[in-house]
Amino acid sequence: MNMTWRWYGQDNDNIMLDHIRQIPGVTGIVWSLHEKVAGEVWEMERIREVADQITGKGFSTAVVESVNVHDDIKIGLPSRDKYIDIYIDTIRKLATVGVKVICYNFMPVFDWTRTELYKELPDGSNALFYEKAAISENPRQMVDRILQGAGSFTMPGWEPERLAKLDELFAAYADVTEEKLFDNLKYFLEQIIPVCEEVDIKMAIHPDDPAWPIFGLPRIIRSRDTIRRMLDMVDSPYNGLTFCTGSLGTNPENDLPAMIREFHDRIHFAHIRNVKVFDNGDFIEVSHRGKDGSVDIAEVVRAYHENGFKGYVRPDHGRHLWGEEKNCRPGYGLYDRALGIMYLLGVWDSLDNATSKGVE
Ligand code: CS2
Ligand code: MN
Repeated sequence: MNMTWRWYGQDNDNIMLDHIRQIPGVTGIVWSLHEKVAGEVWEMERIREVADQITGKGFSTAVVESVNVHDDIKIGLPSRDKYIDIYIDTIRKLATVGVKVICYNFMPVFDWTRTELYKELPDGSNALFYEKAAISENPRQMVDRILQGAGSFTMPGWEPERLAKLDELFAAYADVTEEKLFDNLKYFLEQIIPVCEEVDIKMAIHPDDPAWPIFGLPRIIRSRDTIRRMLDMVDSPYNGLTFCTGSLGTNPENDLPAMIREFHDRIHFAHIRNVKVFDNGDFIEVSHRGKDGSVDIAEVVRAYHENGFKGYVRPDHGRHLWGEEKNCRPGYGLYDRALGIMYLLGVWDSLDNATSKGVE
């Protein structure tokens, strides 16, 4: 497994590459051109500039998260072909700077969704929280609430410019059923996967988070069966997954270790994080340590280890610790993600030691 760290860029993150170098075991940076909105052209010069910053500090550039998919592709509008051409152009450019995996998602309107960004945990740290009852059918209410609590940062896809056009966006998705969304994903993949095969870049779709439809919008990457359907739709190793235990783990019916055992050869990127799911369906993000949440992280790592997983891994969100929430992006502080890495590597190394001694 290749341990990586998601970095928002030199002028966009309080965490510098020099900080990341001090976390044991991190070999790669998960990056993107975060200033780009979905559908925009990525200029080669700018790609090279960021890639050089990363390789200059000795890290690999192999994973990009995300190249976001334009809504017209998800909705299936005639203009989608233009945006697919731009997407293909980006894939080709990224191949020239050593990119091997592109993470993306196919969630309508919103990326991941929480109802509180800094909810206090019993130990005084705070974390992202989702209160089921607070998600009404009226997204506007939710948006106002999130924007009030957000300070200078918010969740991806919840940028004020985008939210200003919320009513139009919802109207555009009005006829997009679950079936249509699957069809539109298939159409997109059929165009891009041959290019990925040619330039050796693996696509890795991120599951929907939380793993159920919200605000009446369909969400299709949420369970064993929907993932199977997606993978079979375009049956190429280049059509793969970002397996996010935090997203899929919001639904306790998802048996994560079993899914890893089934899908491991199509998982190109592992997001590992823990959530504590309450009886009423609310959940909060907690430390990576299995005992703190509902996801058995040690068992998750074991399922990867058993299959000799050689893909990329990153700790996903972390709690905000020691006051860092004052200037960190929700879920993307330094400390808890670094602690998470040490937990993941600890479990991995102990499995390595046990197996090299012949203990299974
Ligand atoms: C990320 C997602 O922070 C996160 O949970 O895993 O925002 C992810 O980057 C996108 O869904 C991928 O397109
Ligand atoms: Mn994730």
